[in-house]
Parts: sequence; structure tokens; C-alpha cells
Amino acid sequence: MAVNNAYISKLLSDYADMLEIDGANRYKIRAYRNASYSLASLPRSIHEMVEQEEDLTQLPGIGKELSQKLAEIVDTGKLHQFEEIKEKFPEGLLEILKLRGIGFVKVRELYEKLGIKNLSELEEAAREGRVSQIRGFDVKTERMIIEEIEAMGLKKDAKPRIKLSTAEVIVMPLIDHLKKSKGVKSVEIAGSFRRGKETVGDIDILVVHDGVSDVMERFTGYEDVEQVLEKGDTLSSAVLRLGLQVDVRAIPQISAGAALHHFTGSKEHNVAMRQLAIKKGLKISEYGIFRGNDRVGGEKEEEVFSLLELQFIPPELRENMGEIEAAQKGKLPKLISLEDIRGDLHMHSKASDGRATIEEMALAARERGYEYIAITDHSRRLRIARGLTQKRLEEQIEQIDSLNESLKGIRVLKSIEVDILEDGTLDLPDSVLSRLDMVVCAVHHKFNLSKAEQTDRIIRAIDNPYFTILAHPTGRLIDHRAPYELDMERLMKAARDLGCVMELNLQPDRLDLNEMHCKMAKELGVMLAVSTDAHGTGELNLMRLGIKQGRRGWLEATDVINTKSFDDLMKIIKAKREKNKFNLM
Ligand code: DGT
Ligand code: CA
Ligand code: CA
Repeated sequence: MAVNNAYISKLLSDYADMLEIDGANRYKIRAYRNASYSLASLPRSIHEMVEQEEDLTQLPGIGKELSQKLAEIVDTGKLHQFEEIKEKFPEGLLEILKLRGIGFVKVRELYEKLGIKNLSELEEAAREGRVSQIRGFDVKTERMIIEEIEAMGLKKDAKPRIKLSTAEVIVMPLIDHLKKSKGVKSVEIAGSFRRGKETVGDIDILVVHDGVSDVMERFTGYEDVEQVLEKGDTLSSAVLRLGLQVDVRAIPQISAGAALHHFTGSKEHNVAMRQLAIKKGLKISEYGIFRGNDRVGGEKEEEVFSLLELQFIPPELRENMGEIEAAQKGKLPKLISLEDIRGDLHMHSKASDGRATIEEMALAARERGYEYIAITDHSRRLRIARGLTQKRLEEQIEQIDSLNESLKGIRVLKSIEVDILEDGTLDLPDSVLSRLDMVVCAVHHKFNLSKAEQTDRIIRAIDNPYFTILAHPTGRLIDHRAPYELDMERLMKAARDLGCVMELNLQPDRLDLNEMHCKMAKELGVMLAVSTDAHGTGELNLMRLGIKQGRRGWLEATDVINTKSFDDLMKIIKAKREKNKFNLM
């Protein structure tokens, strides 16, 4: 069976977790993580590249050693080092890692001291009070473990949810495959995928064909299908890699628009739309729009909205979160789109943990039509990422100054992703921060402070006049790490009052802020920056899919600073510095 990119990416990231439990060399761990990240968003199939004996080392984050490992995975479906390490540490430890507050060290302690190999053994030990007996664990942690496992148990029967970007990598080749079926007129993805939700439960595909087609055979016979759940002329279901379920429905042309609307959902949106239809003497369903027994529409999706006297509601807003009311009044937001973006304000270069030089990043950004970028390497505290010391940052400042003299058509802003220390000060002195065009600030440690402490810490940092953007404000990693405790409303009000910008970070694992927080920021009048946090030129492309998260948060171009011209952007940054100037030592 073909091994796809998502599978390889997951395997590498699981292996990196295992290495981390084993306390392996941190650079080695990072190499696997980077490779895992870059494969997750790679447009080409690794499987195909290996089969065609292409040079994998040209891919971002893939060196010679890793390219051999990738070939092994493609050939055997496995990585022998991963198999070996599983003899030392059971695979069940990986599920324990998903618990909040349980990191690699603790997982190892639990295994070594109590022999705990998986979640259910951990639950048993916690209930028996054995966990709090070992050093580094207390009764509070023990109780938290039980609560979390209980919460997971409630979700256990649900299908696994898969990240939007991973689902895209799995599903787009299938769409191409289905489009080649006989008699097919259109193939579209509906459901949560079309709404751009950060994770999807399953994929809903709608096919219109002209009566006779082999589309269902092509679907169930597709190389990535692991299990066929159902096969029929109008509906087939199958499970693909990583447990991603796909439903394919054949739809008659005459109801294509109504079906697209219905299966795009959300369910809550559909229910509200149906109620509104009834008030207007209409009935809408996946089959069409009817007045009594008369069909009045259904071939085009726009008809669903126009017949209900609504503005067209973009799929990202269809959550029954006020979009129908807004559409009735003609007051839907004009959602931000990729074309609005004029620059990217968070990215790394080779100076810290990026894979490209500053010039390569700048040229790739210019290629995308951007007017500016900010180079935001890590600061010194983050040693694992080769964080910049004051001296190295000063060298980079000069390097960027001279680069800007020779570069045409793009501006490189001097910046840094500086750590917010535990006491709310920043990891580099004001004397050097003041020489930068802007400063991105982030929490990378001390995640476990109380809500009040964490909020105070960040607000204290924002008070620094040079603080421009708060990066990935909640610190969550989808599937991996819960957000740290934070009073978001208090933080956002402070950010607004102090002129601080909040980031929507588009790394597929982060998508931080989430959609609710984006909406909240907009409502409170906080400015946002939508940034890829790219670690290589290819990742600048995360903007394409990631922008949907902003759209789901009702963001318009006017809410987002990297839609502004260079001059207007600089005004916003300077205004923040002026506003907080009295705080200068
Ligand atoms: P997911 O797959 O969990 O990420 O979320 P969705 O939104 O893709 O949900 P899914 O796949 O169960 O169903 C696709 C769409 O079909 C859903 O968004 C709306 C529609 N739908 C499903 N069940 C119902 C229902 O009971 N009532 C109504 N009105 N619509 C439904
Ligand atoms: Ca779905
Ligand atoms: Ca479905």
C-alpha cells in the first residue's frame, strides 16, 4: 500500500516524541520534528519521489540521513529505529503525552517508577493514589490526570479529528483522482473542510455526473483506501490513512447547489436556515428549495441565500454565530482574503532555527507579491533554536541594513521573536530592541503559572514600549498541548489600550489565536497580525490555508496590520512606542 505524506509526517513526529522521552540529542529530535512539519505541508508525494529516485535532500528540512529514512518508510511502511525504541519505551506512552502538564520527563518517570505503559494504566494508578507518591507529582497533578482522562473517555468513541492541513494533503490527490472518472461534471468538498475548520471529523465529497460514471469504483479502489465501509451508487464511504473517513455522494445536477449548502453545514447553521425558510413559506433541504410542491431553486448554492433574501454567506461563517442575522441586514463582514496580505511579520532564518537565509526568505516573499517581511529569529534564552545573543542580533541588524540597500521590491524589517521571561521582562535589553523596526514577543517556558500570574506576566511585557506583537498568544499545540491558563479578555483589553498587536500564528499545529479569540479581538478592537512563522521559504505558503482561520473569526482586512502599506504599518508600530514611552527606564 502507498505510504502518503501525512502518514510519514506522523511517524516522524511520533519518533521524535519517543526520542524525547529517551532524552536523545536535542538537535536530532529537532531534525525529525522539522522534517515532520515540512512533510505535512509538502505539495508533492514523497512516495512518488522515492519511486522516481528523485533527490529528497532538496526538500526543506531533509538531509542525507533523513532522506534514507524516508526511503525506508516508503519501502517498508516502517522505520526500524522507531521499532527498536518501542522495545525500550512502549508506544502507549505517546497517548499519555497528550495530557496537559505531562511532558516527556514525567512520562518517563511514570514508566520507570511505576511501570505505567499507557493511559488506562495511568488512570488506574492515579485513582489508587500511587502517582502522587512519586517525586515531581503531587495530589493536584494526580487529580488533574484523572479529570483529563475522564474527559478524553467521553470523546473516545468519537472519530479522531484531523488537522485541516493534514486532511488537505490526504484529500487533494483523491479529488484529482475522482475528477478523472467517466462522466463527471464536478467534484467538490463540503463539510467542515469547506468551512475551513481547524480540524475535521470526516470529509464530505459531492460529485455531479451525467448519469453513468465509474466514480464510486474509482473511489473505493483508490490506493489510499484502507477500509471500505459502504459502497453504493449514490453514497460510498471509506477510511483512508490516519483514520480519515471520506463520504462520497453522487448528486443530481438539479439539486447540486442545495446539496452543497446542506452538506457544507454546519448543522446548526442548517437548522437556523430551515427555520427562516419556513417563516418565508419555503422549505429547503439537500434536494432543493420548494414552495409547497413547486421547486423554486436548488441548482446553484446562491439561490439558497437569495430566495431567503440573504447576502451570500461565505462557508467559513456558517456556524449559526450571528451570520444569518448579519446577512439579513446586509451587514456581513467583508472577510479578509489572501490577496489582501501585503507582508508576513513572523519568520525565521538560518541564524536561528530556519532553513533559509534572510535573502532567500525575502526573495520568496517578493515572489508572492509581498511588500515587506519581518525576520524574527529566536532570542538567546531559546538555546535549542540557536537563539540570538545581543551580539549576534546586532550583527544581523547590520546585515539586514545592507541587504535592504541592494534588494529591490521588498523591505526586510529588522525584528526578533524575543522570549517573555517569567517576570514579564524581555530576553534582550531595550538598548538593542530599540534598534529594531518591530519586536515579536512570545512565551516559550513557564506554561504552568496560574491564570492571574500568566496574564500579569504578559501584560507586564506588553508595557514595554518596544513590544509590538504578541506571538501565538495561548501557546496551545493542537493535539499536543493545551493552552496555558490566561484571562483572555483582560489580556486583550490591555493589548488594545497599549496599542499591542495580537498574532494569528498559522503554523498548522498552532493556529493560535483560535477562531473565537479572533472574533473576540475584533469585537474588542484589538489589532491582529496574520503570520506564518515560516521556518523555510515553502512555509510562507501556510498563508493560503491559514487565512481561513481568520475568516472564521470574522476578520476583515482592516483588522489586520499586514494588509497595510509599509508606511501605515510603520505608523502603527511607532504609535505603540510613543504610547508607552513613559515606561522607559
Ligand atoms: P465534522 O465532519 O465533524 O468535522 O463536521 P461536519 O460539519 O463536516 O459534519 P458532518 O460530516 O457530520 O456533516 C456534514 C454536513 O451535513 C454538516 O455540516 C451539516 C449536514 N448535516 C449532517 N447532519 C445533519 C443533521 O442532522 N441536520 C442537518 N440540518 N444537517 C446535517
Ligand atoms: Ca465532515
Ligand atoms: Ca460526513
